[in-house]
Amino acid sequence: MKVELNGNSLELIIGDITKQTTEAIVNAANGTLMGGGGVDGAIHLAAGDELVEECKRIREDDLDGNYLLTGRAVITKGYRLPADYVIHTVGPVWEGNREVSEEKLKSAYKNSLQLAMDNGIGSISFPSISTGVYRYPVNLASKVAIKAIIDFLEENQFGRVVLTLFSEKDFNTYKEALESILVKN
Ligand code: AR6
Repeated sequence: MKVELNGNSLELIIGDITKQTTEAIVNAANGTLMGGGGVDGAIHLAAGDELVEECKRIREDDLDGNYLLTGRAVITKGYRLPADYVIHTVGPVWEGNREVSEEKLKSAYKNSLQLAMDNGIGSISFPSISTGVYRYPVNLASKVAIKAIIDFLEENQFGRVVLTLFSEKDFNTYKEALESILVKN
């Protein structure tokens, strides 16, 4: 499914984000930036060890040894990935507080897009941030994700955004969310 918005495009696909050929892919990381399971593990495995080395340097030099805060984003090279860059962001852990989680999830998408644009990137693939290990219900997360992306694209000339869903079920949930938001607009 593909829609045009303000000269930009938003696509929903089913696929593996490590195979995407957009200039950047987004990693649903954790604050340590040292890798993990899920999509984070898959991205680090496909990119190779140089990725974690660059993440370590970012932790030490740019973050003064601290964790990357929830909702923030940093950028690295893509190393062995087809994508040139990886944007690492941290989504919220779902703890049942809808408003707090929503704000943080929205920030994760928005800050990733802004960081991409600041680096001259015009195409990016996102996974479904927070809906795996972090347990954010997909029916809620999909609406927040799509709204955040659409808001950004309506205000900016960015290019191409791809939401790479890992199952048909997730794809259908995101598709419904996109269709209902388009109807409301
Ligand atoms: N391509 C696209 N989507 C994928 C892939 C892939 N190769 N692999 C998994 N997914 P998760 P989170 C989907 O758990 O909830 C990690 O340990 C997956 O099916 O990866 O934000 C980090 O280090 C799900 O729909 O991320 C953090 O500690 C979605 O990606 C924590 O998990 C997100 O699931 C982050 O948890």
